[in-house]
Amino acid sequence: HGLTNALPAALERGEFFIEYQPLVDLGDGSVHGAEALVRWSHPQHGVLGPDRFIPLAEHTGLIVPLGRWVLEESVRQATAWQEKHGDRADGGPLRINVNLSPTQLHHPGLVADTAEVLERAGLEPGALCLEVTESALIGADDDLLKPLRQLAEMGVDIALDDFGTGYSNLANLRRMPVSVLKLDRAFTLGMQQSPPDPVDVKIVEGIVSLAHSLDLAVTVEGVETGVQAEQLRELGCDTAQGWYYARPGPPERVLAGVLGSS
Ligand code: G
Ligand code: G
Ligand code: MN
Ligand code: NA
Repeated sequence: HGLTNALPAALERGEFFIEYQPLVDLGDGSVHGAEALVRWSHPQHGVLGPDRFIPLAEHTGLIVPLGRWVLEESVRQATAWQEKHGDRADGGPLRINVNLSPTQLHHPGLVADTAEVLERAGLEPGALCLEVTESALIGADDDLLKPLRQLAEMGVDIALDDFGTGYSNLANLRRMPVSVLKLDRAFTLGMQQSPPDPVDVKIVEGIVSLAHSLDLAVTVEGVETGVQAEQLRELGCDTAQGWYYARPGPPERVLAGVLGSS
């Protein structure tokens, strides 16, 4: 595969870049942080989204150095935001959310690399949230959970991404070192209509109640309208992300959101 073969040189030539999508506090509309989303500026094919190359990078193992670059770059960015704007409206640090794929989870250097990246940038661990998909943790044994526990002990937050699509055993949530559930976009779709889809409302209510009883925060993805945002806020969701607030974009736009909301 041509794209696969081109990946290592692309990383060396600096063809990857990161877009940031703001995460918004549903309570007061202030910016909570941002998710880092990697793109490849390919010299022939133009800008490629992660769906085009992350699976290839996973397959070849290049995801480890690529993921480390994404982590370094986004932690550097978060440090810059912190220096420029200080804390969030509610007092905590602006968050940077970084996606981890299964190969990265299994890589023995994950915990030490993450600690080193944070240390070198001078970013407090509580400003970093690592997103792991629910499906990557299905049937997770202690070997897989141990590095996540170590990261959580360091103070790094772990989010379960695409939550609700992976058929996970809800009882298992208790033994997972997770502090955030990211509700999949599928659930926010039913909130687009007014009144909202009653079944989706029940599901979201149930998930929020379970999450809060376990001391987990709930983030909703794919919020595209104000009606959805209002309904999800009423259902008790904590933070939201989606085109209604901002599309993924350059880091300055997250700063503009911070300024605009203060
Ligand atoms: O960028 P887009 O909005 O198209 O994201 C598509 C998917 O790609 C997301 O669900 C996300 O999980 C994944 N993704 C984006 N950036 C990264 C990254 O840096 N590392 C990994 N492993 N996955 C990513
Ligand atoms: O990590 P994850 O796969 O959840 O990444 C989020 C994905 O959802 C990215 O591909 C991002 O571009 C996309 N996205 C973000 N906000 C919205 C939205 O409001 N609507 C839709 N349809 N997609 C979104
Ligand atoms: Mn994600
Ligand atoms: Na997701």
